[in-house]
Amino acid sequence: MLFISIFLAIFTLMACSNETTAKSEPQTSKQIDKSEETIKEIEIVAKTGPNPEDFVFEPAEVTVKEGETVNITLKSADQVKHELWLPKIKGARVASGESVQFTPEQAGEYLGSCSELCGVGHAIMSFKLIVQ
Ligand SMILES: [Cu+2]
Repeated sequence: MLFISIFLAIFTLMACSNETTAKSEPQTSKQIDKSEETIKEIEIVAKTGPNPEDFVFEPAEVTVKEGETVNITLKSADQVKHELWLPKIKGARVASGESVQFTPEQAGEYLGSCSELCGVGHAIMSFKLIVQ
């Protein structure tokens, strides 16, 4: 009888410990979600056309917070290759079809431009990142 009681006690403890393990798993995935929340995802589309003024980044202005990690994905609307470059922010350079991640450390307004010769309106393709 004592043997059966000990067996039942061990069995109950094992069942409880399994339950604890199962409960701790969702917390792990929550932590992963939380780290992804701190990255601001920004999608910018580069557009061209027959006239110089058709060459634009959309949106042409984006506001982010100081110290916030930013992930910029640059897309091309028409297969023309572009590259968005913010020379005053370290690492802030991305070609169309790619993404770049960086963290602006100082508030201010940062001008960007296209650094890939893309056509008649290339020189006027401008972008502004506002860091608050
Ligand atoms: Cu260009």
